[in-house]
Amino acid sequence: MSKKALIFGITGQDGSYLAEFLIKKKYQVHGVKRRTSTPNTSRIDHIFDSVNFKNKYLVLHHGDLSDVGSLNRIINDVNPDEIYNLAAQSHVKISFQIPEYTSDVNALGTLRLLEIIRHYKKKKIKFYQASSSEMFGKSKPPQNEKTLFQPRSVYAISKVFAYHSVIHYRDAYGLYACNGILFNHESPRRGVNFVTKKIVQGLVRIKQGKQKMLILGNLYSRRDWGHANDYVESMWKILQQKKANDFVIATKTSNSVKDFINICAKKLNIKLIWKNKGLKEIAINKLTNKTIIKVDQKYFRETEVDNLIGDFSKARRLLKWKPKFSFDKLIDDMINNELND
Ligand code: NAP
Ligand code: F7E
Repeated sequence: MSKKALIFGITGQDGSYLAEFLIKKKYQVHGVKRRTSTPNTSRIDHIFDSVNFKNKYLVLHHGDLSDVGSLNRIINDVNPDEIYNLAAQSHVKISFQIPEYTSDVNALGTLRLLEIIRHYKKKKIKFYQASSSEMFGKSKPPQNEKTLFQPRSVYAISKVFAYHSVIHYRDAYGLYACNGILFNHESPRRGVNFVTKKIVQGLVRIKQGKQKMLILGNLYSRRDWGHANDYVESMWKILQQKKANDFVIATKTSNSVKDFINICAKKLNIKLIWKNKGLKEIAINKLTNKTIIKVDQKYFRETEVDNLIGDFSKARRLLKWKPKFSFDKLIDDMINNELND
């Protein structure tokens, strides 16, 4: 009998890669999608298409982390061996605008799942929680599993709540529940309002004459950027350990948003000349003499996380995990995909 995995957030970036990964491992994969007014399955449609909608390895269910009845029904119907909770309002800046909703889904949504698993009688379900490097917030890099959480947004606060709930349910009720504390990971499937995808898409379109300007926020924050395809493997590895445990997953390198822009521009043969400082900072395309990058206050956050570098030595030692994609290869993958779109 193949194992059954249930993925909350299967329509997202990570959910789609994880579904592919688990299907290759011969899991029967079940995924939860939200009701939306237009289809939200573009990242997983190819999994169905490949077998004419008759994929016996992938089943979708309608549900929502804010609706406990749907969670109860789906878990009881599926009777999974492993649950991966990747569902979230995952945009940090948007959490400043919808803090209550963000907390309901990310914090209480996780608690709802843990409560169901705690009372579940049919089997001991393993639980993976998508925790985040945003939880470290103001703490200086490199950050590891022992670093203090100093969250800088309601998104991060909601993830800290979920993180501690996982540990509490493990300690209090013996659940096999784990946190993967993942640093930023990107891919061609990254949502268009995250900075890497916005930059790659914007610069490719500018190069193709389809867009005039790219408008961004803080160019000087630094992130540890890896590839989502590498990171979903770590999620599975985390749930295969003898004892439930928590792991930092990262690359241990950090680059600024401006570094990311400069590397992309170079790869696309766009020569940039940077001018001015602060909100007046711009980049001019040397070839056309036109301003193609500007900054705007509206993309800045009220409080920022300045610098993240993940020390993933625990994952390297116990999970035998390390990233395969370098920063450079990640950008190549994103640019090539955008050019072929
Ligand atoms: P994503 O692309 O934004 O995907 C989020 C998923 O959650 C989507 O499938 C979304 O559905 C679903 N979702 C949102 N609200 C929901 C609700 N109320 N009920 C059920 N499902 C809901 O995010 P991602 O980049 O794949 O990240 C996956 C998880 O890892 C998230 O929890 C994120 O916070 C966390 N994380 C991400 C990173 C990163 O760098 N990518 C790093 C650390 C942690 P729709 O498709 O319908 O919107
Ligand atoms: O911002 C700066 C912005 O939105 C990265 C999520 O997956 O990773 C992600 O959160 C940096 C920030 O990702 C723009 O201020 C500048 O410093 O791509 P982002 P994030 O906030 O780091 C963590 C680990 C998660 O858990 C989250 O779910 O880029 N930045 N200009 C901009 N950011 C955006 N989005 N848009 C801009 O125009």
